[in-house]
Amino acid sequence: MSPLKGPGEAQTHDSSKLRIAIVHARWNTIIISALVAGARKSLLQSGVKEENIVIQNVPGSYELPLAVQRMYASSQLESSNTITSATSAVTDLLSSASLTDLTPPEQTEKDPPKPSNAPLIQPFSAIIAIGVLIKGETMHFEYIADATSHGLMRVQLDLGVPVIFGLLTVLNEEQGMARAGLGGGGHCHGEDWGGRRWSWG
Ligand code: DLZ
Repeated sequence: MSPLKGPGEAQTHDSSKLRIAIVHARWNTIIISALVAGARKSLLQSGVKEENIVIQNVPGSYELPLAVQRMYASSQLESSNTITSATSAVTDLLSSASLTDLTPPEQTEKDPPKPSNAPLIQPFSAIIAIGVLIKGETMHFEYIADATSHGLMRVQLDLGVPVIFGLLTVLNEEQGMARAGLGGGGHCHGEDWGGRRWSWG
């Protein structure tokens, strides 16, 4: 039976053509490392190819929204540069060639085989933002948690791309460790963010 709490049964999708970014904060490294490893593990299990997972880091959670925005923009640029250079190569060929030039040249050397693990050059299908905020004695926690949450929602809506909310806002280290699967009987929430109990589609 499905548990009462949680996203329910996942549909199955082909994830082999997805390109996914993970961007994580460096604060609270032990917890972060477990969450990132969990997210990566689930992505691989759900069929995302290793070469199509890009992982970057930023100092703290407050930097996550801007990092998501920049990473997505650079993946778009990379992808459009590839399309532009392929298109201009064809245009160059057509503008300089006479019809006879368009006869395919005899193959003298065997084309080198394309590596099967070449990464996809396309904008990210989704970005997983991971951070761990641990409450201290002042209001700092509340301000960063609020700004980061709103920032991540804003970039998600602005970009029109799923931004997975991997921000733990915990009251102490023990709560963080438990939610990273590092004790206290909890499971690693990073696995959920990578699609363990739901599916990319
Ligand atoms: C400054 C700060 C503090 C006190 N705590 C955390 C935290 O628990 N988790 C986290 O990800 N980042 C923390 N930071 C750093 C801020 O997110 C941010 O990097 C700095 O304020 C610089 O902008």
